[in-house]
Amino acid sequence: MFIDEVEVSLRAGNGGHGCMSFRREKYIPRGGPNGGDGGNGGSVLLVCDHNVGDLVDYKFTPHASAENGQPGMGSQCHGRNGADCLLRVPEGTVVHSMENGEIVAELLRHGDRVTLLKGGKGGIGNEHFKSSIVRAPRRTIPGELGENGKFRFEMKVIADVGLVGFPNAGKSSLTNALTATERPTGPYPFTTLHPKVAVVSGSEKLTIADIPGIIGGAHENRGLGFRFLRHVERCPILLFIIDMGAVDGRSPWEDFSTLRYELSRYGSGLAERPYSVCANKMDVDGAHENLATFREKFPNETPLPISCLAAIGLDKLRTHLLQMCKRHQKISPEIQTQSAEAI
Ligand SMILES: Nc1nc2c(ncn2[C@@H]2O[C@H](COP(=O)(O)OP(=O)(O)OP(=O)(O)O)[C@@H](O)[C@H]2O)c(=O)[nH]1
Ligand SMILES: [Mg+2]
Repeated sequence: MFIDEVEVSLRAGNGGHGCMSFRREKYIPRGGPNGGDGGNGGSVLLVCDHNVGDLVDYKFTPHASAENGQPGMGSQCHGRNGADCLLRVPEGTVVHSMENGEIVAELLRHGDRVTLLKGGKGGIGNEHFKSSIVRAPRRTIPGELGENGKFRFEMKVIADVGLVGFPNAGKSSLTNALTATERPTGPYPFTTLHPKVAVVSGSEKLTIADIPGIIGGAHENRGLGFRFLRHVERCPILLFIIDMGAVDGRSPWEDFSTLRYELSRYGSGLAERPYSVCANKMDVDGAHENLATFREKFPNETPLPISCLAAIGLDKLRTHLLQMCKRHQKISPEIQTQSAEAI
């Protein structure tokens, strides 16, 4: 099961109350106040961890709370502080407040840490209120309440290149051909049901995101809908995979127009994002004729002919992607060096 969106209810710990107590000991009359302070409540912290793949943990345990601080005790004893509640989330998690829908935190890289809810401060015991006038204060300050709230965690994978295409276009086959992963592929639609980021072989940092296929009417929830497009929202470059062999009796130019339309319906700037077009299945009969027609219909596009099965044009595509990443400058300097070498 892959979960990329959950609603959670979180609570930080309350501060322990300050204690009211007086020293009572044999031969020590009127021993004076000795009530200790309460401990601080624990906070709720989010930690970004690359070992966490998705948000499934929070699907089944959507409530979490930090420990309360212990109350202060006599003999000037301070209550113990409550333990923090540490929630591990995958890279690319966005936290929305359910109250106003605002984004309250974004955890992008391994090790990012955010205090989401602060624990209440511990109260103050009566020993702090003694003075030359008030020898036996009966005043204490109670612990503060910890913050609480409801949040929506949304995960958006982080990659340099996002693959967009119809089901069966060969997105997963391309991911397998360019990277060391082994994504399931099959001659039927919607083989892929959840996104995956993989590192392109021979480049340490260039990553691509394989997502489920998009079909016409995805904005009306046809197929798997277009909610998976959120996983290419963070990709500076999109790569359209078009089945140029028209294996399922498809029309490559209509597919491309449909994909562009669905992206514009999705919004979030995806339609304006820099992109490249990849003509897959060039080993199939009729693919070259289709490519020629495609070029006629879209004279501004320069589709890169490839075949994942026959391993045609993959090196060229890899170099092209590195160059594009360099051009759009949104990646690490390491890629820029690699790209320079590739050119
Ligand atoms: N002939 C030929 N077949 C290909 C090529 N690339 C992929 N295929 C086949 O096309 C079918 C679909 O490939 P997938 O990689 O699963 O396609 P996908 O875009 O990931 O599909 P979904 O996950 O359903 O969205 C598989 O049977 C592949 O073997 C190619 O270059 N040539
Ligand atoms: Mg697939």
